[in-house]
Amino acid sequence: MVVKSLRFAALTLLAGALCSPAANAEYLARPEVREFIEAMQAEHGMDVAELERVLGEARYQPVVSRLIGPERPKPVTPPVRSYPKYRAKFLTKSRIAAGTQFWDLHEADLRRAQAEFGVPPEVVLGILGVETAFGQNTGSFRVVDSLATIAFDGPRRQEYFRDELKELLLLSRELSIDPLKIKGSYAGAMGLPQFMPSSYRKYAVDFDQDGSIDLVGSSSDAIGSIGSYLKAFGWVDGEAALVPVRLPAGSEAELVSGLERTHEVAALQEKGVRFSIKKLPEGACSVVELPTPGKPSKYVAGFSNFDAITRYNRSTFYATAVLDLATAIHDARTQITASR
Ligand SMILES: [Ca+2]
Repeated sequence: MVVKSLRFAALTLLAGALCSPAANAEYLARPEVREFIEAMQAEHGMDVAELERVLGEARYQPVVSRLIGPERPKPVTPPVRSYPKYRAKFLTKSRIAAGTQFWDLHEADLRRAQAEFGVPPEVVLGILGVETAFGQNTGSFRVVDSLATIAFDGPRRQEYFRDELKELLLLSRELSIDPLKIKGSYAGAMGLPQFMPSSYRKYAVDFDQDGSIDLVGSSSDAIGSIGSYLKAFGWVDGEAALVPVRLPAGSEAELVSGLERTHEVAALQEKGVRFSIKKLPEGACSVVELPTPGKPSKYVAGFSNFDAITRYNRSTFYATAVLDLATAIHDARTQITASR
């Protein structure tokens, strides 16, 4: 024990003298990593030798640090945002076709997820399509490297990523898999539905009932887990997620609320907001702006189900694109099945 700690003390000093933190690949020599390992042992009974094996192999990835990016100061003039440009990245012919094929292949699981969680097939497909193009881009970073890089050397959100690293190690133990073998996005999101380790542990389900939760290899587990996640964040069966609205001229600045569901429907109607459908979901809604440069913006009201999708990714563009892709896949499939 004494020998070991002396050795680490020496390594720490050496590392401190020779390397900037960002260039320091020797995570085991870092005091904060030692602390992390000790906490994992004390709080979760994890094996120190195993933690040393994994974190000893973890490598700093400069590209991860670059992609997560530094905290940016708010620009003086807001950047020009374009929803059509964002949407076009996902609503391609090939992605819609891949969605209808995925639906054909996994119809039974999609129907079962709808029965169990109330989430319709096209919404699950909208998420799978935007996240990974139905499993085509699940990420090629070793998740341990991504999480360790941001957790110990990241330009921001170190605490969040330290928690996610902890969750990854616990998840690996629960699933009996080697954490060094898990691949994902630069930010550590995994599998077809791109779950972070904490969401994987909390919301993922063994939907094919083969005894393990596999979001990488099992489409069935991925489908069920998306349903489970959305239900946990308030998805209500049969309700519209978003409803197009028309705002009275000049009220935009007052009414647009982005992710925040701060409006009552009746109050909006009193102010002259017109909803495009009559049967509206219950509860408060947000008012979301979908801008197009050089043209008038479009507006939608986001209800509970819209909010559930934004828990997947805190972006109104993201949730709207998921729902647009869902509608496009649904319509394409209706056409295909009608012509069969
Ligand atoms: Ca499974």
